[in-house]
Amino acid sequence: MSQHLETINAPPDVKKLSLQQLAVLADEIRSEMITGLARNGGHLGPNLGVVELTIALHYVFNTPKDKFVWDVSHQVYVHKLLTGRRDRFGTIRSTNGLSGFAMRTESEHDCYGAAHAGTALSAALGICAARDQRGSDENVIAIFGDAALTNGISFEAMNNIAHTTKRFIGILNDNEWSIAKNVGAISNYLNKLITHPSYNKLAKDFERFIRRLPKGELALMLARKAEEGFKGALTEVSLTPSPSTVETDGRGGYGNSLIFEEMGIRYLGPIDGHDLPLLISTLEFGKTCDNPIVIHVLTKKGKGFEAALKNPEKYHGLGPYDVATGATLPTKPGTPPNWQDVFGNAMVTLCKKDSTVVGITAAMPSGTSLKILEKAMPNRYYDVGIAEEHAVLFACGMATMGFHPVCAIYSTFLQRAYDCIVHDAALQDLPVIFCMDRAGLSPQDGPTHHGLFDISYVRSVPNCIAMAPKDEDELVDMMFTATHERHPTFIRYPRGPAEGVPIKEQPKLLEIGKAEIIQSFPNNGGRKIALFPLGNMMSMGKKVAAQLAAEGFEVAIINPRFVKPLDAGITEFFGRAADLVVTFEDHVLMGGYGSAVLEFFNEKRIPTPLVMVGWPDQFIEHGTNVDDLRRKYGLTVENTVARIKAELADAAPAERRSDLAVA
Ligand SMILES: Cc1ncc(C[n+]2csc(CCOP(=O)(O)OP(=O)(O)O)c2C)c(N)n1
Repeated sequence: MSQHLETINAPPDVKKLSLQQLAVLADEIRSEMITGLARNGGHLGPNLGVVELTIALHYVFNTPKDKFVWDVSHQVYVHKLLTGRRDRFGTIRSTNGLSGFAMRTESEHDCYGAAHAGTALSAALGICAARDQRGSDENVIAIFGDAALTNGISFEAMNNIAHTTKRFIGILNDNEWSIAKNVGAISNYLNKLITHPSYNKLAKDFERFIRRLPKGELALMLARKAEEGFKGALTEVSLTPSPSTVETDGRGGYGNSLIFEEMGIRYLGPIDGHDLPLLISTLEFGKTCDNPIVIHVLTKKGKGFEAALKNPEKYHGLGPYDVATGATLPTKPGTPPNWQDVFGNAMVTLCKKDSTVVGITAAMPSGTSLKILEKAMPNRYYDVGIAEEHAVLFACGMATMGFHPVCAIYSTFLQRAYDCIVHDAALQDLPVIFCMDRAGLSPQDGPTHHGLFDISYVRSVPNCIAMAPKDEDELVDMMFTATHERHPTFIRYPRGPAEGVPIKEQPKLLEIGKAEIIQSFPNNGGRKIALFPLGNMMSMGKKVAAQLAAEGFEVAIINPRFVKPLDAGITEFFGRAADLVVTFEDHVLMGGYGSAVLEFFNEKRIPTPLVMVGWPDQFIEHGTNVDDLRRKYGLTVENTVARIKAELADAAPAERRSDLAVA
């Protein structure tokens, strides 16, 4: 029974509760999330970590007038529960349900949408600039994780904050984890701040502020803490004082907070992100600041759920689980291996045979399964943080030295690095290999995560070779082939289980730009349909073929393998021989594989009608699973067969068309 949560229909209801009641509310929210997410899964760990922080934010500020800008925004579940979306919480990440991220169209309390990391500081600063321009007085609060600071854009924003506005509040939600353990110098630096706090003048300002508060419930509690010294208001996570730092840093104790302060941003913290009174008073203080401020808050990912605390990486985002134990469902026996695991294992095999191959991830070792390489050959593995541009440039640098770096980056996150693909990898024609994971739908995440644009954005760039495997064995062949190439190569494959075919002992070198004929026309007098299902669309293509063949049509199936370069010979041959050509792609139609075939037909003056199966020119929402979304947008066997038959009814037979063309 959620005694307090049930009374919260909007943020003003949070303010009606006493501190004790808020603490109970925090417990209620945790159990609501732990039970509510068990059926569909979600970003459990990050949200369990920000319960008190989010309550405090809503206690102190007033959305929608005040603006909360969440980085990534996978941690907005508590915010959703407090902003009138509790009754739909069970629908999160499912078809027609709530999004798993902040979305401007979902609520007036979501002032900014996101799901890619590193956007919050810049967007919040833009909101501040607009506020200053129009002379209004909203508070703008950017909430960003420690891993967001591995991202370049966050630093670009920090460089700009003090020059742009006087009123900016940043909350650094530091749990020491990205999805995996956070990496790099920034992570070490933040760790230093946590373990060696120096109590500088800002802390004293804050102490004075607390003492001046009217003697309400909160003020009394905090004053008591202040009596014990400001240090006493911090929890044990931050209490390993090292006085030597203060003495020896040569900066009078400012050394630890240097990075923010040198950028003109006040720094306060670290404070315990689960201490509600302290959070509330610190945020109140932040509200009064007439300089940009960053408040460093320490939280525990997974707080309140033992399994999640023990394994923050797994519980960052997960599928259905058992509420009592946290155990996730075992994979059904007989399920093919995931594309990701095939990729990870192939990396180990390739690296063992070829000393020029290395693997690079931008903070996604488990998502991409590159952690398999990390475990087997740690010296051939690089995690560069949430820094896709840097990952690609880093790979380009290695490629100039004779290496074949493999960037394992989700299709959607690689969008970040487009200029690096064009200006660095392609223009210099470097043999960087891009393994574009999650090419296709990420159904529960939705439009921010679907990998539906990579063919368009790669196909238009000279020197690039782009491929899509029909099964996991071909994925390994493509990776092997790519390590023998002198050009940038791109391999796209989707999320989840592959096709279940055996993988050859020795991968095969594929001929660049050569398609594979799976099945030719049987030449039995029926009308001819040539199907070109790209990559993971092969299984759907085969089902369409079977239905058409059963109805007396002649069907050929071609596995294109390459989107660029196209197999000109095979595409032209089947293009001319068929009454109708059908392309299939798990990608937007605009600029995709079908477009490439259409351009080719135009160039060769092949008049055969073309049916293109793919995603329309719109952002595809989230859904419970791929099938739901494919059904909604007509990417089904039945719909495709119906479209083909309707199109064929209008199409002239191939022989008559070629007569017409010659005439
Ligand atoms: C550009 C980009 N790359 C990768 C990701 C995948 N990703 C989602 S959340 C996350 C880690 C975020 O860590 P942090 O910001 O510290 O928040 P926490 O989950 O620890 O609260 C990553 C790498 C992403 N969302 N965006």
